[in-house]
Amino acid sequence: AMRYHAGWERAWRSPTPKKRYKVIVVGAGGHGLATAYYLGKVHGIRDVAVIEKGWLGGGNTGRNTTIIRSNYLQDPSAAIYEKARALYEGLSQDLNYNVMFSPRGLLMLGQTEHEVRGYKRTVHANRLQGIATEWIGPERVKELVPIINIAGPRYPVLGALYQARGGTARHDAVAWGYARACSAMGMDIIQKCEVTGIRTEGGKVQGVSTTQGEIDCEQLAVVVAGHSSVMAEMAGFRLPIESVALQAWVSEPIKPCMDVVVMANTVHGYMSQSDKGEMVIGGGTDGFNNYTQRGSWHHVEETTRALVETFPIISRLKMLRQWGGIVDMTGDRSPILSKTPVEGIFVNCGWGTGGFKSIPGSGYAMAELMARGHSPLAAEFGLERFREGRFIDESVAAGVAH
Ligand code: FAD
Ligand code: PYC
Repeated sequence: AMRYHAGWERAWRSPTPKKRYKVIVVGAGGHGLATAYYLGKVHGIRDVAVIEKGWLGGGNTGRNTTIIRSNYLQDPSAAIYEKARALYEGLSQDLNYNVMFSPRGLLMLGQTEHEVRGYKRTVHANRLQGIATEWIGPERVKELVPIINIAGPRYPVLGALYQARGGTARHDAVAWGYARACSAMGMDIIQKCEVTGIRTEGGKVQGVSTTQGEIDCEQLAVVVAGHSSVMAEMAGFRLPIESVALQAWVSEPIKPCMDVVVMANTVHGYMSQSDKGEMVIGGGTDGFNNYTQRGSWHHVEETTRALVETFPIISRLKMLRQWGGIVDMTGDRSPILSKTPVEGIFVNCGWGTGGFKSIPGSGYAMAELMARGHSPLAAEFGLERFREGRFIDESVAAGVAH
């Protein structure tokens, strides 16, 4: 370390861009990198560049609170989130890179009769979908989370939707593991390269203009989360996406006191403890569209208040850091994995506040859609659903307040 890591082998190459690739993926977040990885691994398509305007994993992938679960209500969502969760189980072995997947158990608290009914309905749906979740009572919640105040000054804990194999993973490692594997397959990951324009001819994609020059391609995957509408505009179409800041913060490290993840969606807060001992905390999105990457102050106050009443022992903790990301929200809180009006351009976006958990499943489905023209996992998430009114409403399962 004193020699500034001199001589350490780089995990991925930093090449200058070629003139042409079969596939360009814009955005080296988890979804872009996973798309490239499964294109190479499953479909043998390796003439791929992943282009990133900043640093790899520096968007929402490196800013999220790493919750992984698949307790969604609708069948298409349950399928893609459970595919992702299942891939997470073996991801460290698959990538030969420790992504620190920790299926420590996840609870979504029921704190009103309305919420209890909703979560019980989800448990029934999950049972039919083959996803292992259960409804547990307040005594079991207290056993799993000894620091919780189940009496609650405003809302008592009436029980919880529990997914025993939900949990967390290390966000940077997910991006780094995929990046290293892509680079090893011969793909080019090009950082500090902003896409500033998309070239089309006769309704078909030709390539992109970037801060490192013009690059041609046959297929273009736009995987840029909060900047999806900006890039769609470059290609001449519109997306039903709103961009808004979502923030999180962490406390000073303390001794292990909570070994599950708890989401308390009625009071608007969630918390887990990181391996370093910090309490990782977050709340809802800002109530107005913006591109600020920080988040408004009133959420810090509202969420901290909510969590202090749920977990009184944290009342004297000092908070260390706060940050934000720009999330890409659709009206039905479900993602878009789709062809677009421009031949050869595909979009993968709309994961909003909940796309870390889905990275492996999304990359798998997106690669299949691009390589084969159709993916069963992505089929219901096309852009046409907004025109046809076939919404996949996941506003409750999204958990985070919008
Ligand atoms: P990103 O990681 O944002 O990657 C997109 C990349 O595109 C960025 O690196 C960006 O720089 C690049 N880009 C943009 N424009 C251009 C351009 N013109 N040219 C080149 N590159 C460009 N999800 C969960 O499942 N669990 C959670 O606990 C959770 N917590 C969250 C907490 C916070 C505070 C935030 C902000 C999000 C949270 N999420 C969570 C959501 C999750 O982080 C995102 O859904 C997911 O990371 C999106 O990944 P991505 O690869 O699509 O986007
Ligand atoms: O999707 O589970 C989630 C989540 C929790 C916090 C932010 N997103």
